[in-house]
Amino acid sequence: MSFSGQLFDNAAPEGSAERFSEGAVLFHGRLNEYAEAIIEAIRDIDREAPFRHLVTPGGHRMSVSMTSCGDLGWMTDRKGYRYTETDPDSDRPWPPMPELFSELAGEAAEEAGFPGYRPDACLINRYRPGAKLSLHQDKDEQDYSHPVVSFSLGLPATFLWGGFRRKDKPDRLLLEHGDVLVWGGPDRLRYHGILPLPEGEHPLMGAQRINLTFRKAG
Ligand code: MD3
Ligand code: FE
Repeated sequence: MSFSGQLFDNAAPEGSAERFSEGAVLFHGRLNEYAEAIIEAIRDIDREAPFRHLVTPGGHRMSVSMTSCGDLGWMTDRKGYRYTETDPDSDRPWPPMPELFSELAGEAAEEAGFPGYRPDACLINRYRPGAKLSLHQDKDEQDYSHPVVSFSLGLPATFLWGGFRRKDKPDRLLLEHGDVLVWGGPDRLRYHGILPLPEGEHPLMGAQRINLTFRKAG
């Protein structure tokens, strides 16, 4: 995967985007004008495929609650991590990915140097205060040449940006409401996680953070 730093420098309006690694670009506040529409769409998805706390193969109930939309949804149970075409709680297909989501994700990916990005899965993570995501790699997708794109909404959270081994000490980065992070190329398999969410009250979202991660999984 090649990455054009020049493309990034030219495309990014002053101060709005930050490339903090060869394959990682953060677009500050990129979702701000779409936040209400995105939140409304998440409400509809939650009605069809409610957020739930999954249990990991090791038997731990995750503190983050999750749902998915798109052709594939991510899940885990005692048997392992995988993508499925149906919601195991209802045996129905996952709700379709709203066009607004795929358009915004595709635009950000393109600006970051990944043209033609067509995600088929969107995992939606909900953090209440205290919820966290331990250091992990995203390795359940077929082809790591596709980036992951993430949208942050609601309360700010500290993102842990690690190395390629679990024991590499991670850097920290604040992810705030409206932020879009594109992550691919040589950085795609970095360890990463989220520190426990602090208490707080967000004007649009209340006491929670929601993160959407788009992937080309299949
Ligand atoms: C770096 N989500 O769902 S988003 C996940 O905020 C996940 O809920 C976090 O990690 C969250 O798997 C972080 C930013 C992110 C997403 C995927 C990545 C960073 C990534 C994949 C590879 C490297
Ligand atoms: Fe992840």
